[in-house]
Amino acid sequence: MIQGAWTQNMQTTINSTTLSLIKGDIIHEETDTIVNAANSRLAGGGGVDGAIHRAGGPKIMEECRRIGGCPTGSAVITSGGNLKAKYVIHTVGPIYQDGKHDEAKLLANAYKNSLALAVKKGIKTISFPSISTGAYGYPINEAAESALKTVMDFIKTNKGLSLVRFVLFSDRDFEVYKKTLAMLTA
Ligand code: AR6
Repeated sequence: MIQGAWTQNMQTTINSTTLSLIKGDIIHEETDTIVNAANSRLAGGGGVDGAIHRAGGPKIMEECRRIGGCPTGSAVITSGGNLKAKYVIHTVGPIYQDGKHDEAKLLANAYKNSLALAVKKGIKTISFPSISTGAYGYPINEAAESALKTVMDFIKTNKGLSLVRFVLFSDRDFEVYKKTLAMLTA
């Protein structure tokens, strides 16, 4: 099949870390860890959270229950259960209200704390979904800019990660992230 340019992946390298954007389903990722867009009770749910628990099996939920919860903007880690990824980092993005309730800071914290936890654990490769832009209603353009800026700032100043990948679930999200990365690297 001949694919149009709009389906193509995009990547850039900052210091020793590759930042890559692909379209896909995060449960298939073979990075050391994948990141889950969880809720603060770590109770499971729909969207990417539901997909990760379905594919990863009950071990991940058992570990989540033992951890007990995760405040918005923080991150915790479990094993990857039956997933190809060895770990799942569970982070909680903000529920978008009107942009005046610290949403931007909390979304940036969700990415920063996930990355910091990965580095602390010696993880080299990590895949993120687009946190907060599904059930939590964060506008995709603003969220993409915040997500990419936060990751770029982190890898400019932190060594240890070789790959940070965003796995975007829809054509539209993939296009928005690609346009935003092009703008930020221009
Ligand atoms: N792979 C990659 N991305 C996905 C997948 C997948 N398999 N499935 C959905 N997405 P959401 P949130 C995208 O709603 O907004 C849950 O119920 C989706 O298209 O999963 O942070 C939790 O338990 C969207 O772009 O997460 C929380 O209660 C992005 O993932 C709440 O939803 C995030 O959508 C969290 O809401």
